[in-house]
Amino acid sequence: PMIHIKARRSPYPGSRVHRFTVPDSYVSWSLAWPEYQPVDYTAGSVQASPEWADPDFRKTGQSEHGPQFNALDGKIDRRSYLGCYELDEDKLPRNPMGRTGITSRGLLGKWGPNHAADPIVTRWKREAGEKVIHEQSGKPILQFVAIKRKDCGEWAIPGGMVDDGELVSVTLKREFGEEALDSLAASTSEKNRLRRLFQSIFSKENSKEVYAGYVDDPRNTDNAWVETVAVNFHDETGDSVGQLDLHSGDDAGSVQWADIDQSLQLYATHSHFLKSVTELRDAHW
Ligand code: RP5
Ligand code: MG
Ligand code: MG
Repeated sequence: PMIHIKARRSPYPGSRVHRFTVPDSYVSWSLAWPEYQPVDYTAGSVQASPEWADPDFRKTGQSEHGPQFNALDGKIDRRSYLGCYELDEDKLPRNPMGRTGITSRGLLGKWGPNHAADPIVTRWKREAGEKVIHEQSGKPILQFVAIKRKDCGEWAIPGGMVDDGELVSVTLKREFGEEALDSLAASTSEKNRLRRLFQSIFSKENSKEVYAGYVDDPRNTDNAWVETVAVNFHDETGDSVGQLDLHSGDDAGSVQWADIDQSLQLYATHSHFLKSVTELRDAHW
């Protein structure tokens, strides 16, 4: 795993908060650093205690009944793909990838891992029905459904957070529907059409997990971070995905098919997931 970079950038998303500067060589917790004075920050949206957020354990303290870190805590999965994470002196989770310059949760709802899912829906780029081969690499070019995030304006995979108790397989479809097809605004008949179409697009035969782990997300803090499962759903003929009516919705401002190659500048570590997809499908990168 690489050293986190976006998780140390300032200002913190949606704020004017500047992180305590953490040089590369000081990221690891294994190096003692008495001068480290991270800024404490919890966004107003999280302080307002929406249902997707934990209580502010820094203020309320933690009763005997929870939270259960490094465990399945009722409906909330507080386990990390990176193994057992440590708790700090306040008994709060410590970011396993190291210092970020900010304590508490920032914009993230959960202390510790915040589980997300990223659906990478792909097809071959075609012209007059034929796969387009890249001149340099000699390999066919893949396209994926990309969304432009409203929060930062960056292009990204249409992913989202796993709801408490939700199966990742359900999150993948739900977020793709909400962000790339505006399914929240769809009519009942359109929803039924989508449900049938999703059965072929998101079928077992078409799907392959390409990543499960830490995301270098700009919202990460010393006590809260994003982890994701990225799954590629590939439509070899393009016939099923060709029936999708792309319309951005929810936290996406635009949506489009985008050619995949190494020049893509995407949110967080999303281009890293796409690279794995090109290797899996033997496509141009
Ligand atoms: C990224 O944030 C994940 O990879 C996923 O794409 C996304 C989840 O957060 P929201 O889209 O719900 O803000 O780290
Ligand atoms: Mg969403
Ligand atoms: Mg999202």
